[in-house]
Amino acid sequence: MIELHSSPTPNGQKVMIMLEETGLAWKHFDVNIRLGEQFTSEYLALSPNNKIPAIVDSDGPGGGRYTMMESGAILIYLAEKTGKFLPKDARKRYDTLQWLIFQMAHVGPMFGQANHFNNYAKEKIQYAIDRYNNESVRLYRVLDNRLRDSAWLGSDEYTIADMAVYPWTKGHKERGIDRAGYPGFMRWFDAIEARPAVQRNNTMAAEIRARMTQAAEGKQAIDMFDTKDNAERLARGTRR
Ligand SMILES: N[C@@H](CCC(=O)N[C@@H](CS)C(=O)NCC(=O)O)C(=O)O
Repeated sequence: MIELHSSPTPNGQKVMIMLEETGLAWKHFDVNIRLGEQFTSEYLALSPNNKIPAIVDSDGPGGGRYTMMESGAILIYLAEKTGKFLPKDARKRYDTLQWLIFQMAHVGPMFGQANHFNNYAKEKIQYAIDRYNNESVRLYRVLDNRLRDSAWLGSDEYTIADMAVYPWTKGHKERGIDRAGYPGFMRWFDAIEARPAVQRNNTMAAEIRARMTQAAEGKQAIDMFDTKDNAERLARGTRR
């Protein structure tokens, strides 16, 4: 049984998709990052970087509980545990890992910063807005170029690389990414959305979001973007 301690952000959803695709037994444990639940000492014991997602596998390597943070590492772990969605063929395997790491190193951080400077930064800084918007559009071009030549990101098989990128690209319309300019990307996006496991993820993500909003009613939200406050919360949660 896999415990997923998380929130249905793109990083949380990629693991939910993998759990649904593999058919592993799993359960979602809500970690409301708007309320600062990622800074409790219990959660920090699972995820020392105070980020979601984290998993606990009751049947980890060698038997017994095994805890993990970092969504890309979690996807590789679940792929190796089940023998699914990470090809055995060496070339396909390394191609898949390249595109998985491309998501972790570029798509996630750059789209995340674009979202921050467009929507959350207290001060509107045009330089930062342009920098991350332009970089996000450039990354869609990289994806489209790859997907004009390859059925899926890693290879001719659907893999953990596709699961990692998909949830980040749901906002493609707002970025002006359309069928005419990005046909490879759009073909791929539609193929992923046709998968029953992905549809289950999308339904569950909406349900979990609604449940978390309800649970947060009347409670004080933290300022998630106050990095000084975040550092102090981390220090309090891990004080020895
Ligand atoms: N590289 C990490 C990134 C995780 C991450 O940034 N999680 C965000 C939500 S998507 C989070 O937990 N934020 C809470 C915080 O910063 O305190 C991963 O892929 O697991």
